[in-house]
Amino acid sequence: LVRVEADRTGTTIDNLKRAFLENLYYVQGKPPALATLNDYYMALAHTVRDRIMQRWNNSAITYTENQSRTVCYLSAEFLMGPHLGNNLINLGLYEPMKQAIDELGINFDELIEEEGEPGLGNGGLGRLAACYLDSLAALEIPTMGYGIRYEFGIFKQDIRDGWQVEITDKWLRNGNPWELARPEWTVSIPFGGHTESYRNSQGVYRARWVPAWEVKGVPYDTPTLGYKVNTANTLRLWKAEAPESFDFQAFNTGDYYGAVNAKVVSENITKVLYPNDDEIQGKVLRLQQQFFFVSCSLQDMIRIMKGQKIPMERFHEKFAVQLNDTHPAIAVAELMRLLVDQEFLGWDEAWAITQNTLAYTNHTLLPEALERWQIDLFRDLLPRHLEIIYEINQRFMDDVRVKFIDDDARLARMSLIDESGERYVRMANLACVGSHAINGVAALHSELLKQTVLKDFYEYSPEKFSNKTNGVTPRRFMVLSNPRLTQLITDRIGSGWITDLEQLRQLEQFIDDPAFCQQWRSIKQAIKQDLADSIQKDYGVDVSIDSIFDIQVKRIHEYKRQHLNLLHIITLYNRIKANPNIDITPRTFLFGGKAAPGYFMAKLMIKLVSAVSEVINRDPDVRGRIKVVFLKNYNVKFAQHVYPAADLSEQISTAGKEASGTGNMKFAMNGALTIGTLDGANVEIMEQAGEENFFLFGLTAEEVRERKARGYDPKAYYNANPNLQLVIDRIASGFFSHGDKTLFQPIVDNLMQSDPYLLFADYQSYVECQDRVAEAYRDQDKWTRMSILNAARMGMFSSDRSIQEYCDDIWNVKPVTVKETE
Ligand code: DL6
Repeated sequence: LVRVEADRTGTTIDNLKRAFLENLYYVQGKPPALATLNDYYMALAHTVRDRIMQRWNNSAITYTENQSRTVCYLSAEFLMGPHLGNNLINLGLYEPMKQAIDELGINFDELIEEEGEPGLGNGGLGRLAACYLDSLAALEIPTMGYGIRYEFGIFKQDIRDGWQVEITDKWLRNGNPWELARPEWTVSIPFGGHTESYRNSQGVYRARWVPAWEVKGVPYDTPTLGYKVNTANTLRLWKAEAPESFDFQAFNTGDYYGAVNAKVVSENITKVLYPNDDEIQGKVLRLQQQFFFVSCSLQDMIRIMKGQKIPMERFHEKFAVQLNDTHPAIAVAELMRLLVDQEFLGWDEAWAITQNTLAYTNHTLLPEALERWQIDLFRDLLPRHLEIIYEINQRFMDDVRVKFIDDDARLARMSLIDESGERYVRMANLACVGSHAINGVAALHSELLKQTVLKDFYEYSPEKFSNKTNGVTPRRFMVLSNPRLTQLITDRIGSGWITDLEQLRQLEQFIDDPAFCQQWRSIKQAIKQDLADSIQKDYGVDVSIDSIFDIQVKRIHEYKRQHLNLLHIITLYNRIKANPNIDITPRTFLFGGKAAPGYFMAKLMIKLVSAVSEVINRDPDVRGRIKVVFLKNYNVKFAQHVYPAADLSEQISTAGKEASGTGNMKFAMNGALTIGTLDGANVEIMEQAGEENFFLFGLTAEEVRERKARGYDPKAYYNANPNLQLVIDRIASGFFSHGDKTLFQPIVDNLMQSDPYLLFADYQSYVECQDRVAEAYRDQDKWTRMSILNAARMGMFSSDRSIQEYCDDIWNVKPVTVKETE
């Protein structure tokens, strides 16, 4: 093992101070007198990175020596959030480092805030991947995260005149101290061209792919630390570059612009993250991205196998590969191609290896999110993969025919190729057929998968199906985001809960302890004050910390129903207008979230929030009792300030639409109460918290289905409910749009005519439930007890629990302890 000098590893306050100043001088190249805030941040980041290196190298050595079975988490998105604070927490160096920096007269908190974030994901799916890497390292599981190093992540959101405006996210502008390029492990990725057959030296026919072009995939590695263990795993993100051969060819023919163009086209592949959540667009660049990172990653695994001299037949023993939704599902065909065409394994053996290696997680029931690729587009890009998919399909269809005799409709549904009209490759079917395990992300979602989108696959191979309810990491979303609550909890029950979240149950013994309840409440108030201050600073809106902080932060989507929240707000407003002296519980309604740039209704919903807030916040009749603010550019960094400040968490999707949700867990862990439908993981959150500590409303998934089957008529609800009428009429009248009746017409028409997400059906139940919330908040002692009980009972929503289940039931992988440097 390598011994490294103390300035890079030492952890005394003096070591840390000296190391920081050295990094400022020698890495950033600045004396303190000339240093900017960013220079200080970079010096601090390097000081922390230095202290990660031994763990990272020792982990690599341990895994290589032991030839450890490794989890490979393939995801088109990793929404990691800022690294600095989180790494300090995991290293156990947060407090000493803070002290060292503060002693140097530099504001440590400002440096933490200075870090931008790598926004390499859209929302839930990408953030889940990041939480899972955290837990995999905490549980000492050898892991590689594999994904794409997008040059531009999710756009930055500005709000101008109430509308969302998208701004390019140049997250690499100031350099990224957390990654190391590993050009020595560059791979080559083929595209296009044609296939041909040839006879090998034994005279056996084989297929080969003759691609038309290729790009290089260059890996960039970021360490992912476990909490106070020596494990440092790797997140390996691939960047596309042009191969030099392109330039040479073009230069030789004197085509300078051609050469540059080839470079631009290649590098485009990893240029930008598609900003859609739960919707596909079928663009060829997206398929290029998917194949690119999957092939890079599988080739990397083969390189590792060869480096460790493990025979290829044992691929599935060395690697457990998880497909995070269907975005990496092309792995089924690519692993077959690599094993059959390049490693020369027989088809049946390769197929057994592929199925034993791969497992698939589904994250959505929305039909518009099920990925499929037009056959022609697919063939043009991946001709060999289409052949392989046809071959897999033929064998699969033969098996289905044996099991379900004379059921052509079933065959058509299960085929990897959709032939009902224009022909498509169905990625979810491919993922199901090529995997040994298939899971949903919450109990209800996993059940609905079996009854709806994956019903045929469930009936065909029920043994493959299981549920793995999502979880979130308590290190980032409690310890780092909520240090005050962390301190209070730790003072009472010790720190074991940080790695064993069920221990939070011990807090239940304090719900009748007035001192504890008082501390709990004053911490919440202090955090609310911090958020209120930042709202005042950034938006010029005064919000009272004695009002209910009622928060809905998540992607903007019709199914998530931010507009149902608005219908309630306007209902309260109407009550005030009808009776200005009415006694209502003050509330601050906070919204945050991005809309997909091409999603008109979602963008109009943002505009409606802004429009309503403009009227309500200024109306003297309201007398500040309700305030509405749209918080722009919601991201992980900001989320960490928001969850701890919430009294009420809005989880109000139409039942049956939200696969799980994970924000719901982060709120509840931090002591927010939830108002929610029986959707996604809300069901389990309520079970854990107890019905009496949860504000439940709305139709169940089953009732939603029935209501739609019967022929849902939103107008009937409108006609029957004068309060609902008043709300809708106010929007339609132009009251919130300076008299313009057309602006919000699309929302009004959509609700009145079809209301696909059943807002009207749930409206009355929601408003009544909100009235119960308002009533409950008036009894602060009771509310505080409910808040404590919510936090105390969220143990099962630690991602450590989720990951342990994946390890036991799907990956069959055990922890490997990484040695410390002697
Ligand atoms: O599983 C993580 C997360 C769930 O919590 C959300 O309920 C779900 O909407 C989200 N799905 C996506 C869509 N991706 N696709 N396909 O982000 O996954």
